Amino acid sequence: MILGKSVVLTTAQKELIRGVKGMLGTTLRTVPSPSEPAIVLATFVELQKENAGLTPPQELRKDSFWLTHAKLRGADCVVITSPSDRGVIYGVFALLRKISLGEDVHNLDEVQQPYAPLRWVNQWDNLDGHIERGYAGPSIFFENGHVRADLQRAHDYARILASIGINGCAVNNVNANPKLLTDEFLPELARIAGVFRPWGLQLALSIDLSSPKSVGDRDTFDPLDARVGEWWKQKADQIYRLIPDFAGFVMKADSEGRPGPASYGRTPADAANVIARAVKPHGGVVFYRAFVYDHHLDWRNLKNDRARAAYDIFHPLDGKFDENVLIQIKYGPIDFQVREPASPLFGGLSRTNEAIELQITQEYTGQQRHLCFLAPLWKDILDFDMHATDGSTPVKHLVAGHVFDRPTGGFVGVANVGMDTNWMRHPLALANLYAFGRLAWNPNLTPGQIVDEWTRQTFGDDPAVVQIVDRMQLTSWRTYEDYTGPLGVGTLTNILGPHYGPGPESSENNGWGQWHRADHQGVGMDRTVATGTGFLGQYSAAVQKLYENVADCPDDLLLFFHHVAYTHVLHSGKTVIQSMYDSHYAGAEAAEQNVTQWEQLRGKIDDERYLEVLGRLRYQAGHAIVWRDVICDWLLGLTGIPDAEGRVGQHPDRIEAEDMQQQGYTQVDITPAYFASGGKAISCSAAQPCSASFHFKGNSGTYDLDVQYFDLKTGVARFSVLVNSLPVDEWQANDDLPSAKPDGDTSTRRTIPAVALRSGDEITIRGTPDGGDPAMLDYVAIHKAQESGH
Ligand code: GCV
Repeated sequence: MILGKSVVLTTAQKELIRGVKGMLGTTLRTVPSPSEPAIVLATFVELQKENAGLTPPQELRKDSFWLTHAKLRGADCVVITSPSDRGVIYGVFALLRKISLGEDVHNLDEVQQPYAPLRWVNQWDNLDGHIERGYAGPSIFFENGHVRADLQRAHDYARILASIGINGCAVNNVNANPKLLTDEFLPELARIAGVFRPWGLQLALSIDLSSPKSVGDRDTFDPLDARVGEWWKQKADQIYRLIPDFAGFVMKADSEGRPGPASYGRTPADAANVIARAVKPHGGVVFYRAFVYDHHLDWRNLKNDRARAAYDIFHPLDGKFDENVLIQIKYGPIDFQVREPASPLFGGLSRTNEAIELQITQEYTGQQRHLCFLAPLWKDILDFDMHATDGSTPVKHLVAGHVFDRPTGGFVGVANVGMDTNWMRHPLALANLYAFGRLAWNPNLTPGQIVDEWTRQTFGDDPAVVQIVDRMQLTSWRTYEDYTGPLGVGTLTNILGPHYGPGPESSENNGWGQWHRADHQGVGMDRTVATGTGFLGQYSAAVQKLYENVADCPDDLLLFFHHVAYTHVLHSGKTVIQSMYDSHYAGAEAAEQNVTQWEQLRGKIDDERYLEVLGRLRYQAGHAIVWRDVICDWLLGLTGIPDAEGRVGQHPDRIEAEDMQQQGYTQVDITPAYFASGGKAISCSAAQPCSASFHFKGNSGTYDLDVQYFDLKTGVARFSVLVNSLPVDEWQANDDLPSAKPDGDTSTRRTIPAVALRSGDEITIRGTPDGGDPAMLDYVAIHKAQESGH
C-alpha cells in the first residue's frame, strides 16, 4: 500500500512487488487500505497523517529512510518511510537487500541516513556514442550525434543507480561538447531526464565554459562579463523549464586543452560562480573539477611536479566559491593511479564544499580485462586522516562537509557503463559500481562487507562461491598493483596511449608529468620539502611527518615521495630492486592462481558467467606475465642488477619463435625490445598462412602449451597448433585490444591445456594473417600440465 502520490512511489511499489516475487515467489497485492498485515510505503508526512504518534529513532534527513513496523488502520504493517519519495525507493531496495541476504526482516526498526547529500555518477559519453575511457561498448545515452531513440538501457541504469542510493548522473563527457546546450538538443536531454525521474535520479550535464561564445550569441565567455552571466542565467532557466528536477553541472576547465577562465585572466571561482548563480534559484549545483594542471610542464626541471597543481590553484581560492559550488577532487593528486596518497586538497579547503571523485571505470587498473576490485583503495583514501584540524578529519568527513559544517558535499564515481549486457565488460567488475554506491551511502562499511553483499546478491549463497569470489575480489587490487606498479611508483603503463599495457618509458620525458624518474642509479619522485618538489608541504604537519623522511615513509608509497637507490633497503627488509622483481612475480603468480580457484566453481554458477569469467581470468594471467616480463626486463636493463632468485631474463621453458623452423614467416625486431621475449618476434606478411615448427626435447608426458602472440586490432589473424601434423588447437586473434602494434597492449597468451607430448614430437604453429594483423608470434612455453587440467 502507498501513502502519498507520485511516480517515484509507484516505482517503489512495483520494485517491491517484483523483488519479493523474484526472491520469495510471493505475489504481493496492492491495496488502498490494509485490512491484513501489509507493507506500507509512505512519505513521512503522509504516514503521520495516519498515525501521528510515529516517531523515528533519529531525525530523518532528505533521502534517508526508516524501516519499521506499526499498526495502521488496525493492521500490523511493515513501514518504509522517508521525508522524500526518493528515500522510499532507497528503503525498498534496502529491504530487498536484507531479504536477499537472508537477514531477519521481522521487527525492523532502522533508520539509514546517506553520508553525504550528493552521490553522483559521471559518464564520459560523447554524442557520437563513443565513451572516453569506457570499456563496455557504446553509450547507453547517445548515438550518431543524438540521444538514442530507445532509452530502455538508460531506464535500467537508473534502476541500478537507485538501488545503490545514487541521486545524480551527469550523462556526457567532461570534455564536453557545447552542442548539448543548444535549443535543439535540450529537448532530447529532457527525454533522458524523463526515464531517470521515476527512480528519483536527477539528470546533470557536463558543460564547456566557452558555450556562451561557441554555441551562444556572445562574442566572449569571460565569466565576469555581465552579458555572459545573463547568457548562463537564460540557459539555466530554459533547462529548468524543460527539466524541473535538473541537478546541475559538472565543469572541466583549463585542463588538458579545455577552455577555461585563464583565457581571460579569471579564476576557477569566477567561472564556477557565474554558473552557480544561474542555477541557484532552481536549487542546482555546480561541480567544478580540481583536475586542472599544465600538461606542458618541463620534465627536465626536477622541481616541477604535476601533483602540486590542484592545491596550488584551488587552496588560495578557499572561501571564494558560492555555496552551491563543490570542488570535485580526484582521490589522488595525479590521476587515478593504482596507488596514490590522498589529495592534499581535501585538507586544504575549509570554506568551500568538496566532493571526492573516484573512478569506477578501470582506466589505469586493467580496463575491465583485469580483475581489480577498487573498494579497498577507495576505503584507504576515505579513511585517511588529513589532520585538517586538531581532531580527526578523515577524507570521508571532509568530502561530506561534516568537518567544517559545509552546506553540502559529495561522492562522484566515473562509471562509464556501456551497452554491453553486463554493463562493464568483466562480469566481476560490476562490484566496483556497487561498491561506489555503498561507500557513498556509508563509507564506514568495509570492503569485505560490501563484496560479500555483492557476491551473495550476484551468485547466491553457496559458501564455496562466496569464499572464492570474495577472496579473489579482495586480493585483486594488491595483485594488480604487484605486477603493474608497486612501491608507489605509479602505474608503469603507456600513459601517452591507451593507459593499458606496460609502457614504462612513456611517463618520462614529456610534459604529462607522471614521472618515476627511473635512471641507472635510482627510481622515484622526490616530493619532499627538504630536497624535492615541495609537494609534501601541501599537507598538514602530521601528514607531512608520515612521508617526509625516507626512513619513515611506508613502502607502499616510497617511490611516490622519494627518489632512492635501487639498493635502498625497505621496511620489508628487501632492496627496492629485489622487491620490485619479487612483487611482479608474486602478482603474476596470484593472477594464475585466480584461474585455478575459479575452476573450482564449475557447475556452481551458471555456465555463461562461469565461462566468461574464466576466459577473462586466463587472459589476465597471461597479460600479467607480459607486465611482469616487460617491467622486470626494463629494470634489469636499466640497473644491471640481477634478480637474486635468478628468474628475470631466464626462461628455460620458452622456445623463441625466431629460433623455430619458419615457413613464410620473417623475423622482426620489436622496439623497445622488452615488448617481446628475446626482443624479437616473427611476422607473416605473405598472402598464404605461415608456419613455425620445433621439436619437443623434454620427457614424454602431459604438458600445457602457452603460445604468446600479438593480437593487433587491425585484423583478425588465425592461429592453429599441430603436433606431428595433427591439430590440437585453433583460434582467432579477434580481441579488440587497444593497439595496432606489437607491444605491451597486444601481447597475448593462448594456453592449450594437457597436451600429450613425446620427446621428438614436432610442434607447429600456423598463422594466417588478416588485414593489418600479420599473425605475429613471440614464443611457445611448455610446462608440466596443471593438476586441475583447466
Ligand atoms: C575525460 C585522464 C583521462 C582522460 C580524462 C581526464 C579527466 O587524463 O585519461 O580521458 O578526460 O583524466 O579526468 O578529465
